[in-house]
Amino acid sequence: MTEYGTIPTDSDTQPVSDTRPVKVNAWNGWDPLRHVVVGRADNAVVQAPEPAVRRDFPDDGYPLGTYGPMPAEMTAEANEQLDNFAEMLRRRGIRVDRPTPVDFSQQVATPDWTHDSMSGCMPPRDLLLTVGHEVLEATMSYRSRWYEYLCYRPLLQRLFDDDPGMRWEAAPKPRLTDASYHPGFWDTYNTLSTEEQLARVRDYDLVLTEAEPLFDAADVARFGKDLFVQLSFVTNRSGYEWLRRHFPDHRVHAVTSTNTHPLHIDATWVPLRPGLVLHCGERLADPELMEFFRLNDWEIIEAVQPASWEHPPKLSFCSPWLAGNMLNLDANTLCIEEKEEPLAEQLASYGFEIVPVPFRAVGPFGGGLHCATVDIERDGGLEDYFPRRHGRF
Ligand code: ABU
Repeated sequence: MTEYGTIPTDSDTQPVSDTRPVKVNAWNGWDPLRHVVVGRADNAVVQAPEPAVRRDFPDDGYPLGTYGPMPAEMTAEANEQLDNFAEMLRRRGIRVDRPTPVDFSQQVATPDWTHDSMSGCMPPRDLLLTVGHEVLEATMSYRSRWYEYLCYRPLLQRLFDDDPGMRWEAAPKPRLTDASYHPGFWDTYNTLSTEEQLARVRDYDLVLTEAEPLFDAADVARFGKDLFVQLSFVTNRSGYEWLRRHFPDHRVHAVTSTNTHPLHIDATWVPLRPGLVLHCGERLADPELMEFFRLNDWEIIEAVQPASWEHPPKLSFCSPWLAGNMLNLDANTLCIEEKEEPLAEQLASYGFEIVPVPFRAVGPFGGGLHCATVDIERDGGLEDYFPRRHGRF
């Protein structure tokens, strides 16, 4: 375990033999991967209750309203899988960096509020968005995650020092006062039928108000010149609008899907390589988006049902569609959770080399192989994969 607030050691941050200069460069999710961040499960907690999110694990020791550390044995197992994954990537010649955990059980405050815990630093994808030479710190929308950027500051400082071309940006830190949340949202939403919930998703009438821009980086899917931003429990229209204005050289699109619990686009609408995108089962994209892809000669694959469908892990707030939360090592090679054999077979039939990775223990810490990583460098440059327009796209 890394000591709180210390700079990671060399063995945490670099393959011993890697002397290549550091270069921030990633325009999509499939070009050959050279440098990546892998999260850590250290000190993670079930966060204290807050308006943005509801955690209720009555069978696993944390019923509604309670909070505290994730069980030590779960943390150790998740860290073992994360460390093994990082080592496997290093053996393939990929430079791996790790965040610097802090004490996530501490109380945090701004002049507007006090909150009884932080969260963790396992899903770096939620917080950091690499677009080209820029790494952008997202606003986040949970009070428990307001200070999570601190875990990445040692790493971001080093990237900034080592790569003279790196752009280091941070979206406006949000106030996250009560005005940012619809009061009583969860009590109402959880009593609605699936159809009613889907109507709320379609109309973007979820927990966040439009009081200020809010987004998680994991709600952005990068397809070269086109960025797709999912409106979700953690990303509002204003967050999308901020991203649209922030990336004037891109076409930035707001999207929704038939997902009653939208939380990050990378278990819904998953780019695999130019011309091929995966959508996760019942989480259909809006018809106009599907048509836009087809018109540009992209094939849309419907993912098979995840192997984990019947067995949600203890203390997990993620859905079984984490199966589709994969990491491309390049346009032909996909890291997939090792138990997701049906999906691996499906994608192998499209010509992918599959790298099975044991990762089930990481899910309760906030995600799968894509959530657990942030690409810092991939070969390649900015390309336009969608020369034809359609409707609002
Ligand atoms: N952070 C990814 C969670 C995605 C999902 O459960 O659908």
